[in-house]
Parts: sequence; C-alpha cells; structure tokens
Amino acid sequence: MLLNTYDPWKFAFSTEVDFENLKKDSYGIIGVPFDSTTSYHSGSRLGPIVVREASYGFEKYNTNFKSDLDCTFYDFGDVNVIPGNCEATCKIVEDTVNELLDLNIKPIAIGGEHSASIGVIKALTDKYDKLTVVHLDAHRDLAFDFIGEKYSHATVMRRAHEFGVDLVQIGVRSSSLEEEEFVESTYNIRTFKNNEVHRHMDAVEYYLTTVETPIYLSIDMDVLDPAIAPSVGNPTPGGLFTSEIEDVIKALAFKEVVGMDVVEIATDRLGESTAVSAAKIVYDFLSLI
Ligand SMILES: [Mn+2]
Repeated sequence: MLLNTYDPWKFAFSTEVDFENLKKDSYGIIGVPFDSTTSYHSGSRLGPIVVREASYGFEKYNTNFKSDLDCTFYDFGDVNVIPGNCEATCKIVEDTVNELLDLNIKPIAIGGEHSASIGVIKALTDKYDKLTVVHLDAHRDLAFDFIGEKYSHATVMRRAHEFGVDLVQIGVRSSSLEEEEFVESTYNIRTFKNNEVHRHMDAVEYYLTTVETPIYLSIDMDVLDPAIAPSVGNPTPGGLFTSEIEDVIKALAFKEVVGMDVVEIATDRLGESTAVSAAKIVYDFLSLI
C-alpha cells in the first residue's frame, strides 16, 4: 500500500482507515488541493479542507431522502500534488485512484480545480470498457487546449472524451463556438442546458435512468447559481438550484455509479456557502447509495 496522500483531516461520518480490513465495494474520498491553471478566481487548492470542515454541519439522517448515512466510506486525505505542474499532478491522481480501485474502493475526489477529474476518469476508463460521465457544469470544458495547455481546468471533458467516455452535460450556459462545433461533430455528447434543466427536470431524470454503462459523476460547483455558490473559479449567472442537484443524485440512486467528484470550491472561509453546498452534495450522494 503506497497511496500518495497525506492526512490533514477527515470527512464527517467517514470510517476510520484500517488498511488490513478495508470494506470492498465502498467509497474512498481523496482531496486534490491543486489550482495552478485557474484563469479567474483562484483559491480552489483550499477546497478539500473547507469542504471537510463544512461536512460537520449535517445530521446523520438525511431528511429529504429519508435515509441514514449508514454506508461505509473512507477519507484517505489529500493527494500530494505538484503546484505548477498539472500533467504530473493528473498522473499522481490517476496512480492514487488506481490503488483505490485495486482495493475495490470507488473514488470520490474533492477539488481543487476541475483538472482533478482527469486522472480519476483516466483510471476508471482503464478499468471499465464503457463509462458515461455525467458532468454538471456551467461550461463544457471541451477545449482541445487552453492558452496552449492540454492539461487545464478548461480541457477536462475533452481529455475524458479522448479516453472514450460518453458524456451527459447538465447545466451548460457558457461555451465557445469551437466547443459547440465539436459537440455537433460527435455522436456521444448529450446536453441539457440550464434552462432545459429548470423547465424539464423530468426529461433529465428520465435520460439518466436510461444510461446502461457505469457512470462517473463530475460536479463543477459553478453549475449552481452564483447566488448559491459564489466562490468558484468562473462564476456564471443563470445556474441551478440545490434541489435540482438533489434530483440528479436521486435519479442516479439505482444506477452503477463508480465514482464522483466535486470541484472548483475556491474559498478560504469556513462556513462559506460554496463549501457547505459541496459537502452537502457528497453527503447526499453517500446517503442514497
Ligand atoms: Mn465550470
């Protein structure tokens, strides 16, 4: 066992890590305190620590889901990132997630900028023949490169698409012409823009229940409206409500979700609403699986 992590803190209700007796088919949290390619509002390297702190604000019983948080999940601490080197950090995340998968533990990554997802998705596409990424984000993140960089918060889903995943993009309300043309040139990217989500959540829920492959859930916190989650890398008006994220998670409750992430929590303030909302999303997810 050589998980490349250190241990600053633990998510609330997580099971103590005992490497001799880890429960198979459980979930394992890793933090990715990395924000080197951020182009606007920096600070997401502090995301893992503020989300963990916020996780202590909830009851073990989930009132909306009528469910107790009784599943086994671990918190393995933070990945040893390399500030300034996104590609090398993605590789360390990938190696760490591969170690979790070898232990039959499914990854939950807390970012950090969205590039944290690249290594997680790479490891999962090596394990599963087919994977669908359900991607909640104000942006498509489908640029081939961003200011010359292939490994960036703005290229995450383009890299994932190169790994062979199907994509479902939910909450999109900002993209480039090149990204729209790329989507039109492919057959396996389904989009639900923000206004479709607001007006036709039932269509989103139905579509998710028809996905037949294993699913990875990636949530950029900027998918929420900036009134709810202001401390993100690229705040974008017109976003989702917390209840709409709950609906998505509920729709996935009976699917094979093999991992998830929440990313782009850029605050150093304890109790800040972006961090609280991110902690609630992880908590809701774990309450339903
Ligand atoms: Mn985004």
